[in-house]
Amino acid sequence: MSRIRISEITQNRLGRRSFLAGLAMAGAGTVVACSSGGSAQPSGSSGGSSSGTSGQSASSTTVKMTDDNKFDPATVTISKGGTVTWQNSSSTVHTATCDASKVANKADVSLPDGAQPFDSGLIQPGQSWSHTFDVAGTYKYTCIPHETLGMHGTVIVQ
Ligand SMILES: [Cu+2]
Repeated sequence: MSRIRISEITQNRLGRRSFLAGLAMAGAGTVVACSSGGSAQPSGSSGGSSSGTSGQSASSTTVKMTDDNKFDPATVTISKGGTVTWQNSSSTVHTATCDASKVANKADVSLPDGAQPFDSGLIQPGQSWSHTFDVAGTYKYTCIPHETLGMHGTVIVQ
């Protein structure tokens, strides 16, 4: 652990040696302070609530892929950083695809600026696939095998 501290000090040459030395001494003196202060988390990650008592948008949710070629529910809302799991509860393959380069009609998909396209690939019957959404906004996605049959869905990330 002390080696990590030293490498951090040498990497960030901020001339704060007295401050860091004080931290090192405090860490050496108290085990509790060492464990809580040892993982140098970057500031600004205050959004991660520890206990799940959020309001409307859940941190994770499940969308079923049905035998009548629908996403159920077709629209889900989650909080930023949340995960959607697509569960193929039907007897045929489906995909959850939000990638304009892979669909027949580019208008069937859209995603917020800065978000990465995603594609589950073929999800076999009984299997599932998850995607985590780190960029807020609205994602329109589709199922490649049933795109022209109107199998479309929306994820809203708040
Ligand atoms: Cu489908």
